[in-house]
Amino acid sequence: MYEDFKCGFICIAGVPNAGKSTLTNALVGEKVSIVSWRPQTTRNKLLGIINGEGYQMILIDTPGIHEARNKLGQYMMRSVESGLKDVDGVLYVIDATRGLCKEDYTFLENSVKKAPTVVALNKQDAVTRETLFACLEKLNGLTGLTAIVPISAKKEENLEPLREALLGLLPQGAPLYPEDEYTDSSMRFMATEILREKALYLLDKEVPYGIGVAINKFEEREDKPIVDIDADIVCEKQSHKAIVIGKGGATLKKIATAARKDLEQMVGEKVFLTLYVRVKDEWRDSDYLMHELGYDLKDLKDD
Ligand SMILES: Nc1nc2c(ncn2[C@@H]2O[C@H](COP(=O)(O)OP(=O)(O)OP(=O)(O)O)[C@@H](O)[C@H]2O)c(=O)[nH]1
Ligand SMILES: [Mg+2]
Repeated sequence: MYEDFKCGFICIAGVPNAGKSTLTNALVGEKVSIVSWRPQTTRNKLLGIINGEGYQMILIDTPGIHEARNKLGQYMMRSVESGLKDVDGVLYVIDATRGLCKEDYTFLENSVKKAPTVVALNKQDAVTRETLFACLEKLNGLTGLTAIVPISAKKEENLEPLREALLGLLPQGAPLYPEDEYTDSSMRFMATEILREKALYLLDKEVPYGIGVAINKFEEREDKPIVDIDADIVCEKQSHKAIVIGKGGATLKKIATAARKDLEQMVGEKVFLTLYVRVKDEWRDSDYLMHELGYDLKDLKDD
């Protein structure tokens, strides 16, 4: 029945802020992954599923490749490794506004030895033609790449040739996920990510990097189409707690209002959101506290 059907995994990798999550969302056509202008927005590997005519392409969005400075960073880099394992192809994203960096060369040199590798030269909308061509020239000088496609993930430019190039990497096979699914993330997980995204936008300086979110309650009322969500916004220092709350609670209220809108869209019902702010000292270096916030190295061990 699925003789002519194609199905496979493509891992999306790149340095922080390259536009991997924006591209994942654009290709899937749904918001699978949160996006922000801050580096290290994505912390887990996430699936985005494209159900096309005669194929199912499973994209794995991953955290930006960087040198880990704490246990959370180690978890993130382990997520990248795990995402790259046994895939049918790699989609490596480069930020044209930044140009090719050392990490890009190192990654690509190794990647082509392991899996077919396609490069998306992203943010073409934000550079001059000269800059774009200079990047393309450098990429053309590299050996072993399957395709190089200049794109704008944000403006959804040139995504069709990219999709075609990736489609060429998929093996024949039956779909692995139901055709109406676009991610395997749970609503609970998506809720933590939505809250974290709003915190990334509304908080300043180093505060957002130490934010974690734990959902304590996620329940639909029996008598009304209302979902009650109670969540902890966790920060690393007492001084950060005051910043998260803001003057007279103003910042926390802004986070809640922005998040509630997205949460209601996600669940398709009214949401009652209750937020608490808690301090967990240095949680990004504690296995126990990281586990509480959903970042557990053990979850990645057998991948
Ligand atoms: N101008 C422009 N900006 C883009 C484009 N794609 C992404 N961006 C912006 O780049 C920033 C980073 O985007 P993300 O998608 O979060 O990048 P990422 O690679 O997933 O980042 P990490 O998860 O931190 O590794 C955001 O501000 C995006 O709006 C693009 O095609 N053009
Ligand atoms: Mg990301």
